[in-house]
Amino acid sequence: MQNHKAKLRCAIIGTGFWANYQIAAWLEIPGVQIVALYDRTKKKAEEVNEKFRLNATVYDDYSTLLKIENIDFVDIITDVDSHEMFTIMAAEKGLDVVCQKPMAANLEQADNMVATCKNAGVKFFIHENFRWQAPIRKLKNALDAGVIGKPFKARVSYCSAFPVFDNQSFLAMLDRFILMDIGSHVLDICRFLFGEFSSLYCLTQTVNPVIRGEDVANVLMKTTSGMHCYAEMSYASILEKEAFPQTLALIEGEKGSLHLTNDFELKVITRSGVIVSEIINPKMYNWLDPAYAVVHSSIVDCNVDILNGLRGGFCETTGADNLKTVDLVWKSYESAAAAKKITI
Ligand code: 89V
Repeated sequence: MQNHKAKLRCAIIGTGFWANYQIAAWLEIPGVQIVALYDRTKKKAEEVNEKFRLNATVYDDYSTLLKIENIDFVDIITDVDSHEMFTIMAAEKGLDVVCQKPMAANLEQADNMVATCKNAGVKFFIHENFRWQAPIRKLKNALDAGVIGKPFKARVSYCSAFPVFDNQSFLAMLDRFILMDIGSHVLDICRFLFGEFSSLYCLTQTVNPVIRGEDVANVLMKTTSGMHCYAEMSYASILEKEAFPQTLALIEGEKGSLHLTNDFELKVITRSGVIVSEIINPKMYNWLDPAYAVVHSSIVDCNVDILNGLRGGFCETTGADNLKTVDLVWKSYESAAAAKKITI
């Protein structure tokens, strides 16, 4: 059992766009010390080391970092194609692993990552932060409080026209885009809210002429208890109110409905009308990008949960749990390719 007083020593693997927010979020919570940085482009790691005044040791060779550094865990923030390699190498050194979503480039790699970490006796957590967004936590609390009774259908939406490729240009080159990048989040929210699913039917399309993968996906699912859940995601949606990067939801139950709508407003509706209307703003930090506020803010809460797991406590987003979300993503691709309903 870890000494809760001692800081856990961390190596950040990959110092690109997202690492800037992941590091800032780790620095918000006591208990972790970033002692090493890796990037295949050493200069990028050196710049991040300087930006955050980490005084960490910088590497452009992962094997050397693993050989030299005395660390407790790695936080892998590289492109998805390298997640399996970095995870396996850390596990084989007996290190706990935190890895960014999507866990892996395919289900087979994800299975291998979970199995390898289990066999090596190391902890494996996925940094899946959408379920940690303040509005989503509040929505789950209201659902679990029973204010709308037993839910029978829901719509969970992430539809935007935000130019996400401006900041994350690699996304435009992916053969599989929105289910991997956003489905990994939205389908995890669906699991967090409603539990596991027994079947799904998915349709995808590509609207943006300059990207390779799908930028629209619509997934109709049924939970193991029979509830209907429609998860829609799009980066081609030109709507009256741009909601990026909010996930909106409408959950309908036997006694009423819960509506999480634009700008973090949560309404509880019963036959008497709107009985509650509350704005659940994300906690703001001086380092977050206002355009990504609800997402960047949730990185801190997700890191707190992961740190609890690293210390031997409970963590929601274990590799084994996230494997079920990865399975939904790939079953969605299977359904879209075959244009048929898939039993899970
Ligand atoms: O968090 C992510 O996965 C980013 C987003 C733009 C959704 O914040 O891709």
